[in-house]
Amino acid sequence: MTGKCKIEDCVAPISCHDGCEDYRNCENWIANNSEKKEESAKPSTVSKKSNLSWSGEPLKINELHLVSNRSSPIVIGIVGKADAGKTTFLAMVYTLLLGGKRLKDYGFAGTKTILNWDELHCRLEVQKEKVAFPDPTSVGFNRLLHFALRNKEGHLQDVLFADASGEVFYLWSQNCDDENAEIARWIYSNSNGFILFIDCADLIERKNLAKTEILDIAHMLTHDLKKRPVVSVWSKSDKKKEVHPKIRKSLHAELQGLFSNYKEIDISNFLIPGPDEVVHINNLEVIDWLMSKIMTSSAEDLILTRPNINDLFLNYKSR
Ligand SMILES: Nc1nc2c(ncn2[C@@H]2O[C@H](COP(=O)(O)OP(=O)(O)O)[C@@H](O)[C@H]2O)c(=O)[nH]1
Ligand SMILES: [Mg+2]
Repeated sequence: MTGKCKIEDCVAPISCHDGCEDYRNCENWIANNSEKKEESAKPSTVSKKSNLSWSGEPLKINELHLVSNRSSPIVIGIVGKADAGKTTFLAMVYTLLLGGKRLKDYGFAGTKTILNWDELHCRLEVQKEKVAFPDPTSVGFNRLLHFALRNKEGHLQDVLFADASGEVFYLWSQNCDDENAEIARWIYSNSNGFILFIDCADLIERKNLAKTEILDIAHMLTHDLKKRPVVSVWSKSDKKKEVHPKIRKSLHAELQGLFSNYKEIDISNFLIPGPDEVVHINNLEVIDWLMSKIMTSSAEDLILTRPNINDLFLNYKSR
């Protein structure tokens, strides 16, 4: 048997440094076959360390510099009660883009949260018959998912989707200072636009109770909204016809009365008979509409009024 001793000065197999009669029984002796085993075991124990500054997982608030160091990202707040279909909506948007569908004014130009997008996409695929997503954990959870988008002029725009646990929005809608609603407050103050979820299944089951809870959240949204756009999505709209017509109409009218920069869109993850709009078109239309509103309002904000067009100093442009 060939091999070697771990101790450098040992002359085994001639004689054992530690005085063992049979050098093969010495704990320092490494036979060739076991050495090979050790070597082949090595790669699995050495973890591959990435040189990237980002991991592909959802960004945390204290990691926003990873995106904001190259542009001012747009934040889209996903607002609604638990189980309303918020996370599934994000999974569907990514799945549609992956499948070749396109946003109206933007091309997909990358993401720093690829692992999480892929995880959402895989779950949606695996569970085609029954879309089931566990609500992500605690009220302290804030998932920031990233898309880099490129407009037709070639400019890059980073977008972050803030997807928190639905529980925090309920707490926030009941008391905006609730100590467990910190994430909802962050999303509210930092978002450039909002997607408000109207859960058709909940409206069918809990009727006016569900409606009141949606309106509570909507009222809270109006509090310091300014010109920020809100799109209400009737999620699980494969069931919208089963929502009592009175509830449907009154909720629509009340929401319409609350917001000015506003639109309603039906979305679903299940194909319904007839022209397929709710899945393949409407889910992306939500992003299209919000992006167009957000980008126009920020362009408006940037228009400067020159007090004096003849003022040489104010009108000076360096060459
Ligand atoms: N009927 C129907 N149910 C849906 C649809 N999308 C999601 N669901 C159901 O709604 C549940 C909650 O979805 P999820 O995205 O986790 O809600 P979240 O808590 O708001 O993030 C899932 O378990 C699905 O069973 C849909 O398009 N139609
Ligand atoms: Mg969720």
